[in-house]
Amino acid sequence: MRIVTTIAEARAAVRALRDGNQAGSIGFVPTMGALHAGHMSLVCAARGQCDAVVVSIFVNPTQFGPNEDFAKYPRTFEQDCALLESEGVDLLFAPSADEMYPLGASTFVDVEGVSDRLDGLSRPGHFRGVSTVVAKLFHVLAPDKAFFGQKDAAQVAVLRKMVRDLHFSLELLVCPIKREADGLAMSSRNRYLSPEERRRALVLSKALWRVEELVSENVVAAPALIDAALAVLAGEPEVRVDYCKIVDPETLEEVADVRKGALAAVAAVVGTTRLIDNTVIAPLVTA
Ligand code: PAJ
Repeated sequence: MRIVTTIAEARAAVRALRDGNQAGSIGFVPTMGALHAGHMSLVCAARGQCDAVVVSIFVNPTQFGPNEDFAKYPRTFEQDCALLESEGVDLLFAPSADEMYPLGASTFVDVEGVSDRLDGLSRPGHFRGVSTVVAKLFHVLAPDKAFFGQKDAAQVAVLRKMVRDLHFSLELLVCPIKREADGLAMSSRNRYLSPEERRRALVLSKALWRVEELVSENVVAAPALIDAALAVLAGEPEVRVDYCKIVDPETLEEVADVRKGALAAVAAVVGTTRLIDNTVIAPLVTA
């Protein structure tokens, strides 16, 4: 695996990969590192669908709020490299903040509307940072396919719209949420949890399972589903719910019922760690 840190090297390395693969397809997986099996499932999908795989590791400062965990975000570069190497990744782009944001840079990508919903509402400016850095990475690496996790469903909605609005010439693919055996959605932030917090955090997936269960019993009204999820979340009073919503997966606007399909999404703070999880509700088949 080749590791590059500058934009010039990255562009040249991607060009070389394209030439080496007779203009084959390039798959791209953007990450902030601290890699786990969720990230690796995206790498595997890219490996399966593309001729060459490029991964980026960049803890993007512009997507963190002033009181968030940018400084303490886990950085495990050596381990990450070993994992990526073992999965046959061709190129790792690991730039510095100065490389991605040259002095005086003042151009941002703002996907209006959708960026202010779900996590965007609780974390003002977060999606502006995400869409800006992902646009830069797409621009530099020019992939044919880019792989994202359903785990960050609101991020997917924002980036899908950005790709459409800015005419990026790539396909955005979404991979399912990877979970621990007991249901906890994998996240780089899970390593912040104490054993007790780790146990409490299970209430997020349990609340979503309750929603799935009710939908399978033909409960379709969003308020009833949300109340049921909140009742499960209330079983862990130490877990502070940020949002628990049922929304349109594309616009992230709240829906009244789930008959046409919906996204049930939850965010909660466990100790000092903010966790998110979601489940996709398929459209109901009517006879
Ligand atoms: P990061 O949190 O490192 O996640 C990188 C990718 O891995 C995202 O697409 C995320 O949805 C996916 N992912 C994380 N946990 C997952 C899980 N349990 N199952 C499946 N996929 C999972 O998301 C970001 O970084 C950043 O916002 C980024 C897009 C890199 C821009 O800075």
